[in-house]
Amino acid sequence: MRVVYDPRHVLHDPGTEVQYGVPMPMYEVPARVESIRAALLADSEFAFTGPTDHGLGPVSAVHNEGLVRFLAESWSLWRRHGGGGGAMPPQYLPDSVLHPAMREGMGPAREPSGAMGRIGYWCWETMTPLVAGSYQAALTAVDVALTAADLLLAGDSAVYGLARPPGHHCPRSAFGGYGLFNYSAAATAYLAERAGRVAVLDVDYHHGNGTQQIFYQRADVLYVSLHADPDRAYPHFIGWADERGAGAGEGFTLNLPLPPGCTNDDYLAALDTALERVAGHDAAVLVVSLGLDTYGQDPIADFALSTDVYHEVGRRVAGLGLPTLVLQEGGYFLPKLGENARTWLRGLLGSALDLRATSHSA
Ligand code: SP5
Ligand code: ZN
Repeated sequence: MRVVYDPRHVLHDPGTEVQYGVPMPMYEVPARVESIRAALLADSEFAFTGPTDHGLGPVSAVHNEGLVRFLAESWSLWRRHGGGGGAMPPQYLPDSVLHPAMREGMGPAREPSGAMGRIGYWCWETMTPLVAGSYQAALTAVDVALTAADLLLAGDSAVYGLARPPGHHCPRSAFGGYGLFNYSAAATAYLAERAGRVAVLDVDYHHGNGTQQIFYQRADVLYVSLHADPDRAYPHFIGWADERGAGAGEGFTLNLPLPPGCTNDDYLAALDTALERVAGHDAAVLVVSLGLDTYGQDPIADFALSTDVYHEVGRRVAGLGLPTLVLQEGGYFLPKLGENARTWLRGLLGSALDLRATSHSA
């Protein structure tokens, strides 16, 4: 399996995030991707390759031009503001994000020109600081995802894009959830334009609110997510079971919220429901948003999955028989992150080989 990777992900490394008012070491760190890389480099099943430059077109296809412009300018804006060395913190959120009641009956908020107002306008939460290299790292992550998509279009049956900062919490017109650009959505839109119908299977512990929003009204892109119930977990306001898509996209979003302590068996049962819906979509390709924060020891999650179940999850996903683009999203328990990713991808590969053997003998 080819793995697309680029070392420039390290350019985004804010170091500190603020959770519930308390500054703490960032969970989303460069060592995450490096630990996965190390595990895959030690396994001859995986062959690394670098990304090619795809420009801003595929980013603008899924994101607001104003958001892209803000992120491109953010660091110089912060320096002019006098922010200097430290990370630029999203702190003041506009009413539309923080509380719609603030402008009830008054129309939407406008983008101000000051640094603190602008970052608040474009970020939907407060745990995603920006540093000097964040924009470059985010663009590189998009190129990793699109290059992996190119390999799929050229005939690979499964490709893995190893990138960060993760993007599935970013809707069309905002960033957040540790990420800047939604590279899973960018790759999905790119594949939908070139290959036809796409199914997105999001297995990150957190609901992929950004991806859901971007494709909510489309019938050609199915979004299916297994995640912690937003009733208790981040992103708190999206990911409910009764969100099913809108307009032409009605019926093309499927959310399967899961309880705390979710076991391997609970998870596999929900996965089968998800896969049944994906199988009914008649997709040309599958995009998997692979979060490994479902692991039992993850520091910011509450599921109880063990390493061996990831092999079975990968195997069942491969059972769909679809060309599959796997893109890395969350996962924060560093001692097992590499092994969990390798196990998942090995499951996907093992079953793909079985499938080929079956179709030859049939
Ligand atoms: C891609 C991804 O996994 N993004 C996750 C962003 C979550 N950020 C906020 C997490 C808050 C979790 N607080 C739980 C504390 C448990 N000690
Ligand atoms: Zn997550």
